[in-house]
Amino acid sequence: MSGQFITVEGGEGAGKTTQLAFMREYLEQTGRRVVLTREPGGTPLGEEIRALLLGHRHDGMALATETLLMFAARAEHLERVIRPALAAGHWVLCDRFTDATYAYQGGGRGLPPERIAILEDWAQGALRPDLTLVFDVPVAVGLERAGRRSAADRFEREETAFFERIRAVYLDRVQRNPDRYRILDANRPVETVRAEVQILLAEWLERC
Ligand code: Z5A
Repeated sequence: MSGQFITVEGGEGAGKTTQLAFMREYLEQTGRRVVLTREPGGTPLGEEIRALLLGHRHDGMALATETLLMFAARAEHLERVIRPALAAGHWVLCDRFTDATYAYQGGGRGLPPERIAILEDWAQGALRPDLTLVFDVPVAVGLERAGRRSAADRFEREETAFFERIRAVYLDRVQRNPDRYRILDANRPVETVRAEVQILLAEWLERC
């Protein structure tokens, strides 16, 4: 049984973390060994980088710095967690990955996607997620949910237009590569979204 690399994406408050817990439980019930992880983060060094990226000590950090830190955390994550887990036949569930760089640093902040593609090829080689679930929710709904949960991090303080650009990049990427991406309407009750996630995972299991 070979491992699969599944990433979960979407805007703020889309419900990724909520649904990932269910995804792990479901896949484990089917006998898969699952590694649940996140970006930026997922390793001790990566979590330190995450604190730099999300905290407010370095507000106004240069876009190149922000992007390279995302990829520094990702390189460590790939080397220490993702590649070994896949090689051992585990299923890796990752809360955000390189699609988030295209969406946030690319769409949100205006970094040309060609630059991101260079870093993607360098850090990942040929490795890409096997499946990416994109949880889509109107920006206002997602921000309201995220705001209820915790104080705003460095990204959540951005204006609405920033999040609209992010959403547009995700929708564009889904449209360009329907084989790898599945989009879910996340503006529905948790249980409804969960039922659709289960159907998608069951379909994916049949293909593997
Ligand atoms: N980032 C980047 O810029 N570039 C990159 O390359 C990468 C990341 C990898 C990570 O922060 C930040 O890093 C992120 C992008 C940037 N931007 N920010 N901020 P994070 O991991 O802390 O943030 P997040 O990924 O956006 O997660 P989130 O805000 O926690 O959202 P979520 O995981 O999608 O949602 P949730 O925690 O499951 O749910 C949020 C709340 O809504 C919670 O109270 C739930 O109970 C509730 N919820 C969930 N689902 C529903 C439904 N269906 N209905 C009603 N309420 C719900």
